Amino acid sequence: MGCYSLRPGSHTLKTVYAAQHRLHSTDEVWVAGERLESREVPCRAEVIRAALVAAGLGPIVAAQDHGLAPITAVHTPAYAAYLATAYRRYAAYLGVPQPVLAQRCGVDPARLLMRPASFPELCDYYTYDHEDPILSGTWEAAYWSAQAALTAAAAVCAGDRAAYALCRPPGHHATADQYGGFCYLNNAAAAARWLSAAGRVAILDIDYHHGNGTQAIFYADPAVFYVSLHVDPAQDYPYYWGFAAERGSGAGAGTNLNLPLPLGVEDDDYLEALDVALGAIGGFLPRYLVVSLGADAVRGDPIGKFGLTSSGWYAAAQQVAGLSLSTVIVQEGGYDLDTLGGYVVAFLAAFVS
Ligand code: Q9C
Ligand code: ZN
Repeated sequence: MGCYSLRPGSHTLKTVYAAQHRLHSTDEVWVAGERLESREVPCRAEVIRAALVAAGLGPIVAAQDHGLAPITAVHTPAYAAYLATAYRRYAAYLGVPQPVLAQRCGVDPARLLMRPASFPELCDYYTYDHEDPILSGTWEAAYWSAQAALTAAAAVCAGDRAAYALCRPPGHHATADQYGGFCYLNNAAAAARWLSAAGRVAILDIDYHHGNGTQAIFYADPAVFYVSLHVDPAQDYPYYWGFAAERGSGAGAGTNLNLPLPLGVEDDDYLEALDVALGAIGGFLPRYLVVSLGADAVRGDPIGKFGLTSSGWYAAAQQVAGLSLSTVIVQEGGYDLDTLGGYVVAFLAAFVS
């Protein structure tokens, strides 16, 4: 946990970082002689880290290993085992190593009685998406990204007012048994379930995209309230989840709240929706807050298409910090390498004062 022990009200904020993220080396992926382009690149985490160092918001500490159990508390053990071994198994099948990529999407393990016995069919079973590669280091990077979130959760559990997990790869699109949307393990979900052993947890997801994986994991869980502001899924990714009518099920009925917003939404409407979200969270009386932080919600992002200005973003940070809850902030998306670091620092600064 590093050598710092922060107390509530102390004027710094801990960042948890894991250098293993670089092993998910999406900046150099070649499949059959073609370069596979991704915006979810190692440089993302490095520009955030550099901005945090420059801003001096607080110490940057290494992720600590909390083991596999908090990961399989939100993912099936078979899914985790697949992610850990798919690259090697696929190489053995092909006779030569190559990134694992889905050939088709739309396969849902929950709707099938049987799992395919072998490759290449297995390539499609544990993903609903088509453009996320499993590389030689993807498992190690994803594992340590989840450990970063758990380490930040442990800091908040131990009394820090807030802590930031610089997670990469991101997590909120990963379901219990499928990856997608650049996400393999659901870092925020692992942190939230781990914290929920100590009290009720609210998750506020302000990535531009709906966190369909997080929603699915907690859909029937009454101990964790998932609230999301995101682009209307009728207009953009992930298309099939994130509608307002999705309110939770079973014992978790009422503990899911989606606030979809139109493409191009501007500050006033965004902040009004955020106010609704925060009001609902307050009503849930959580002991902890987990924020899924996506800077792709700010105007100018190359993937996100909102009109939120930088001052709208700072105002949003103030509103969230104003809840005064013990808060774990988990990095999700944000793809403009020139502004990403500054927006993350600006958001976190609201929690340091
Ligand atoms: N080829 C997160 O922000 N589709 N994921 C992008 C560009 C997937 C975004 C289309 C977007 C996933 C964590
Ligand atoms: Zn996103």
